[in-house]
Amino acid sequence: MSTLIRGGTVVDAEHSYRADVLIAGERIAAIGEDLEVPIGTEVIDAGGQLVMPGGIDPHTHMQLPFMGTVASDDFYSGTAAGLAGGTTSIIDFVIPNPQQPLMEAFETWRGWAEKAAADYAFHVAITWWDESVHRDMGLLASEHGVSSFKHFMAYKNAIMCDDEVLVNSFSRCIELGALPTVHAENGELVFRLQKALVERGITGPEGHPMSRPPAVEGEAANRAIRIAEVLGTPLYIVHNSCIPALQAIARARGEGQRVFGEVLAGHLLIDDSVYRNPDFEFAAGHVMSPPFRPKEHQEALWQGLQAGHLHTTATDHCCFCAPQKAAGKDDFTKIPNGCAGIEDRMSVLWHYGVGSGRLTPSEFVRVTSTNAAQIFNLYPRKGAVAVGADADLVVWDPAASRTISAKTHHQNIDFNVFEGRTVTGVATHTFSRGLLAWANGDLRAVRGHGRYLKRPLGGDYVEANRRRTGAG
Ligand code: DUC
Ligand code: ZN
Ligand code: ZN
Repeated sequence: MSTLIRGGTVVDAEHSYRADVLIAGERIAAIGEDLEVPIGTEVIDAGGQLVMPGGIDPHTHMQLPFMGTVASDDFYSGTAAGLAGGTTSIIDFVIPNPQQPLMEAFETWRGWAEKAAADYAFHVAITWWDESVHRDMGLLASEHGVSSFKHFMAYKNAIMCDDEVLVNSFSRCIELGALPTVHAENGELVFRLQKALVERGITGPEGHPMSRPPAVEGEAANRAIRIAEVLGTPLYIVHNSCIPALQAIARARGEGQRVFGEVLAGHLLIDDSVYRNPDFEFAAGHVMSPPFRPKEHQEALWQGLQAGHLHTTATDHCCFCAPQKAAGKDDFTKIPNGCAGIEDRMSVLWHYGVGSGRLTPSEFVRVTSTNAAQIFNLYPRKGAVAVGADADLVVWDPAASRTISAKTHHQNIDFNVFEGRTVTGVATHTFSRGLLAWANGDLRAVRGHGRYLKRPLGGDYVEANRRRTGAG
């Protein structure tokens, strides 16, 4: 089966140029002007449109068991919604319970993900430590294609890592040539602030951001960076939401340390006034961690993206519907943390990033796809429009508009944090390894079409870091 995307402008991480793109089977077979149409080829007219690498969302939580419930988008519905918005790969998280063997958790997540409609990889979270964890990190890395490990510095009495676990696991990552990643919030401080707020009678969603102020995130980001510096490992910090975290990254990078930063589409746009809305469902619908921040932080995050201190955009896609959020009606600490976004990230980044002149189209490709592929060792199979690469492509109409709404989105959630925003820049066609999964509003995602992506260890920046620090 072959498809010719004809007459579009290819945009990759470097530049834009007019070319046809021929897909044969699951791969890109040819790129060039006026390509011949082999017999039996389906032709998609991309006149006036852009042809870009499909988005990679490096941070999702499909069907995550969390805070007493389970995230409502599963690997099928969540990846299908991603395809509708131009995202063709995700990196999700295996999160073992403390004391649970890593391999057991990994197999569980692999089973859940078999229904995915788009390709997926896994980071594995380190939530406890003993010899078996040390051993299984090696097994996951060498046999199962896991080349990044996640550390939650928050969620005390659940999945939080203390400094001892961080140091052990970062050291093991260095031995393996794997990349450590962190959720940077000081869980001890969050725990204490939550308790104090509830004791003062502040039990509504407005307490959520009060219990997780920017300094709590800045402290953890800085601590993780300094631990990484002492041990000599590169580091990736997920969902940076505020100026103190950004400053910690900028300072470390300015000193030559290799630190990568991720920002969520939501944190670029939404401010903390949402938590003061008297409608519980609305306020609780925005409860995620780290929380949305006062306005000045959004401008700083855009600047961080432009300056190159932040490298990837993600969503932390983790859906909970209103009845699930209601678990925290009388106590904000019990509201399941999580918001959706996989379907809207690309449009939001295009509209507010490219549309405002903050990003060029190639910079858009870098921060929505190519950088994630390069940092997490999926490149050039993913993140590139190149002969031989997987045909994960989005045909993008930069002039079309749509209004985002929970009433029309494909995500399995009754709420949308971008509700009512009209965005310009729309995916008209999305290909997942050659399969046309989204065509002009028609979602043709196929359950189980997605494949697990094994990722190699090491890579250029891991090697460069070894030479720079002498570690490993
Ligand atoms: N933050 C969330 O909001 N949800 C899932 C996990 C996380 O760190
Ligand atoms: Zn997190
Ligand atoms: Zn997350």
